Amino acid sequence: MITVYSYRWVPDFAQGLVRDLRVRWALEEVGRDYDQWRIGLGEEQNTPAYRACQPYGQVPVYAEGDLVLFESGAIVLHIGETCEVLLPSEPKARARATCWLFSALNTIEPGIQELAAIDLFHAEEAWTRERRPQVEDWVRRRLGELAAWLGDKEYLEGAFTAGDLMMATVLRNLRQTDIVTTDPTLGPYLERCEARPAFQRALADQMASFDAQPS
Ligand SMILES: N[C@@H](CCC(=O)N[C@@H](CS)C(=O)NCC(=O)O)C(=O)O
Repeated sequence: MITVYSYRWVPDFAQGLVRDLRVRWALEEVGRDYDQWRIGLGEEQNTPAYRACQPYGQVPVYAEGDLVLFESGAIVLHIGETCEVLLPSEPKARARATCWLFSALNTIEPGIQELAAIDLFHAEEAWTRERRPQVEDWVRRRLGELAAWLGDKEYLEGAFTAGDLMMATVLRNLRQTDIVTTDPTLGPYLERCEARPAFQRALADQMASFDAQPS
């Protein structure tokens, strides 16, 4: 049986965004059952046993028998190996899907994370008055390029792949803004990804997993 490690509680702004969502979604797409193991923020992240699974004390962790994986991108690729929907078996199509997964994580996510960190953790601080417009410009430029690629395609390579799964979870990290929702290409694209039944089940399961209070 597969076990996915997640948090018992996170603040409201993070609920629905924690990266175990990517793993839950991938498992739903491939139709694999899993158990969840919830850890507390703080001490439990720092135990030697947990650090042996995740060197940085973060979630998600994926465990299946004696295979333990960390890094959501690596986990989604591993899950995708068994399923045509996430990673097509045709070698070039598979390589393109992998390419988009890295593009989401390495090219798009850093700027979006910086903007989210400014908005959620540093909103009233003086330095953000200078820095935020620069970061927002960067994000808008990259998203414009992404939208130009997408054009009128349903998904990044035509059919849904692990690349779309990862890109959608990254775009969701702008939900404190209207940058994605007002974009005529990316807004409907994200809606399409989120309308997938596998995503809906994964999101519902993550949301149901949180305790009402920190513990
Ligand atoms: N690159 C890692 C990032 C994991 C990550 O940032 N996890 C967050 C939750 S979404 C976390 O555990 N943060 C708490 C911490 O860093 O202590 C991945 O994609 O799995």
